[in-house]
Amino acid sequence: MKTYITALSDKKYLKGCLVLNESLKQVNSQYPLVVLASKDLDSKTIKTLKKNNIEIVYPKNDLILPENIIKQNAEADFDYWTKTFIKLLAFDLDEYEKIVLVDNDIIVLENIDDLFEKPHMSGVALCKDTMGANNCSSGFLVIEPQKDFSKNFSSIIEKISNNNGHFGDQDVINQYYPDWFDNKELHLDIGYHIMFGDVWFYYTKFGYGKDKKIKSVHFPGKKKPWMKPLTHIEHYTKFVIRKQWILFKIFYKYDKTLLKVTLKNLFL
Ligand SMILES: [Mn+2]
Repeated sequence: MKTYITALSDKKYLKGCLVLNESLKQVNSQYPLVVLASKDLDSKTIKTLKKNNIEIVYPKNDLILPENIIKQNAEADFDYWTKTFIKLLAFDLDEYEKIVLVDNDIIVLENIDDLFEKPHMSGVALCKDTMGANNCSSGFLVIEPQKDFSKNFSSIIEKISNNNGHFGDQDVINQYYPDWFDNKELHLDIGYHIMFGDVWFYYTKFGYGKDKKIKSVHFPGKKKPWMKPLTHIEHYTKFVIRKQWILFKIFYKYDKTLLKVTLKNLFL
């Protein structure tokens, strides 16, 4: 069995899951979206997922986060990163032969089912072109799960907790796979997954959104597009003034999908 997996550990991100799910349907994905839910998620959130026919799985292992990570993330105003460590537990879901792990703050714009043909740890080199970084994005990853795999991450989590700064699951994954960046056959074309803030760069420099497809867009950061939809008029105004129609189009697509799932859930 193969499936898309997204993690949910905070009810504030439920709408993101619903938009992601709807967007996968809109591109006729042959594989469902399954939510990896934290065990403490409230029953109302779980009920909403079920009403939307979204299957739920729970982590098979516990992830023990050192106090230091929780504290340092909170101090740096990155407390929301602490909640995303649950993504590491997707590596344990061995009832699936292959999963595509996607963040719940992503909208899928083109069919990406071909990812299930790609090898374990296929992903996108995040911010490579914009910032010269050499990290694998943990927000969009092809994984072949194995029983208790996440136990491999424990010592790395322990190790990074001794450093200063803020940490996320992505740091753990990149330390576990230090050769990932040099392993070019694991690099997916950036068009599979572009950060919203980088879309304009890839549009103007490389033609993504023109002759090359933008297949999914990720909205990182603390404020997500579903959190304050009424303020979006400011974004649209900015895009119009700057004539950034590609950004207008993607943001509008997000809002339209958000409105659709919001209305649908009023009547469910
Ligand atoms: Mn994200």
